[in-house]
Amino acid sequence: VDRPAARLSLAYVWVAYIAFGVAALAGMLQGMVRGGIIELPSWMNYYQILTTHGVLMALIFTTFFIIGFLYSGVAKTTGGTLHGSALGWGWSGWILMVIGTLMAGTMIILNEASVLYTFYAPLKASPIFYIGTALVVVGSWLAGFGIFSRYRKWRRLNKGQNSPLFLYMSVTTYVLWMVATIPVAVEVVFQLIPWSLGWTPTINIMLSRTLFWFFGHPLVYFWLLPAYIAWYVCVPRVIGGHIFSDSLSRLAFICLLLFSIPVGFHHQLMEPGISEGWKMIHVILTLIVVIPSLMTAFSMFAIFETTGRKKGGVGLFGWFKKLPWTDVRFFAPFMGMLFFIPGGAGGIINASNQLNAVVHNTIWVTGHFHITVGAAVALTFFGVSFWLIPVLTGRTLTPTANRMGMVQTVFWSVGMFIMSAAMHTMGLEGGPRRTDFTTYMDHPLALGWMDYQRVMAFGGGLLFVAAVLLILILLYLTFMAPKGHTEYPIAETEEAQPVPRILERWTVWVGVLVVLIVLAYGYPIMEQIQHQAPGSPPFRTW
Ligand code: HAS
Repeated sequence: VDRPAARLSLAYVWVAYIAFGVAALAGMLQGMVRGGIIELPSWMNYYQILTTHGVLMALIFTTFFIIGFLYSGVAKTTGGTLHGSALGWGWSGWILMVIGTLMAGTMIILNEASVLYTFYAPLKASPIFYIGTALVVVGSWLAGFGIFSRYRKWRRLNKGQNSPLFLYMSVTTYVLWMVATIPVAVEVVFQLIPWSLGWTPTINIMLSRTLFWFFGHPLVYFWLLPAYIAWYVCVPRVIGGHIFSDSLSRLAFICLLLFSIPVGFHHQLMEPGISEGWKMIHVILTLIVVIPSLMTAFSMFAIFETTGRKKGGVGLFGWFKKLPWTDVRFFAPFMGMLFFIPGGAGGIINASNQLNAVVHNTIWVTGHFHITVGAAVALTFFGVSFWLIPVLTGRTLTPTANRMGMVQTVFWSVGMFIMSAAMHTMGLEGGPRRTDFTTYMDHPLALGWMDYQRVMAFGGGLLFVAAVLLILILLYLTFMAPKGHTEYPIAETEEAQPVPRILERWTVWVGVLVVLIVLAYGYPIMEQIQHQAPGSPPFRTW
């Protein structure tokens, strides 16, 4: 990757890690508060640090890291460089996103936006918070135009060829992001901003929540897909293997694109304003979107087994021992994959209507998303950072940094395991999510949750240690590690494989996606506008 592209990627990655550091501190504090171990000073409250943690970790860390990672890989697989307009889009996006982050972050710190990362109405934030988040979204669109323009240019110059797998997957990820962010932009611009400015007195709550989850579920796949890119394209190279199947990998991404958006009602199964039939349709589509993840699990096992056998592994499990267990570039994402097995199973439980009645709004859900985004995705991003930062800074991952990375991975995994196991169990016993420390007037049920909360705080403490260690390692890799060449791991298929041309016909896939979205959302949204409470602007009905 040449210097201009590397500088741009590094700028995104480092903003991500600054946000990550602040979010990790807030996370540790909130665990301690909820466990009744510490009390916050009077000028700070639980919901303020919960919002800091959620917004910075789930929205800012992820989005900045993803864009930095995708830009680097797109540059690498298209000749090591980005042309002028891609760089221009990339930097404009970065500037807008940083401004937006500062605006939203300042409002959260001032306790003017303690509305949590889902910013559900009727919780109301300062308009500056909403404008800030809107700028982050618009900035991310500009960055996306950079990726699309690089892709278009590559196709123009390489007519009739399949695009490199990394580039293809980056484009799919960004198509998903562009489509998914439209509803939340509508919610923020037409509902939340006018309402928080006092231009409209009330707000259509059902509609705002529907628009949020129309975005909120594909958001989780926007986090997951870059981790899958690392699993499909980078991890095989790290372990000395090959991509299992180019077309299967592309098909998995197309399925994730099609089925990840029209499923948002599975977050609203317990809400009264949506009829059962529509919820049922979203549940069916949710169970379909599980399939490409099962395809991914299958591909990973195939890659590990074939590589291990080529390295001399014999017998049923001999190949397993041949994997590079002491290489953090493999070990960290592998731990992420392990977490994703119970994470995926938990997702299927959440998606089942009756079971959702048991777990919805309990801390089980918090456990679910800590082992999916907080472990499967985060550990993969850490594993990527251990080689990506040296690639971008022209330095090397030394054996000591590698060992420290292994220790960091163990701390993060153990901390996450302890914390999320306690969350899942406490959730099944009815413990609610998103609550400050309380014993509910010493109710015996709530007193029974206390031990779990202390265990959660302990796990959170380990996670904080891991976060500090990570930042120290990444600082070392950015500024101090010895200069030298580090490989950008991009795997190939073992032999040339035909890839059906249809997989690259975007008009077909975007067309199917639009049809699915209209089928799943068209009528329910119309109903929510028609039957809204009287006087709910901006779609007033008389
Ligand atoms: Fe989820 C709530 C359903 C996946 C994140 N989810 C959330 C929330 C977040 C989140 C943040 O249906 C909370 C939102 C909020 O604040 O309210 N989720 C699912 C389903 C899946 C799923 C069906 N979620 C994710 C991913 C996330 C994420 C991925 C982040 C990255 N989720 C739900 C539902 C709710 C929900 C309901 C609402 C709950 C409520 O009531 O509020 C599926 O996509 C999961 C499919 C995954 C699999 C696993 C495949 C396994 C793989 C690893 C293979 C391992 C290997 C290792 C190869 C089927 C690919 C080798 C091992 C050896 C031993 C060798």
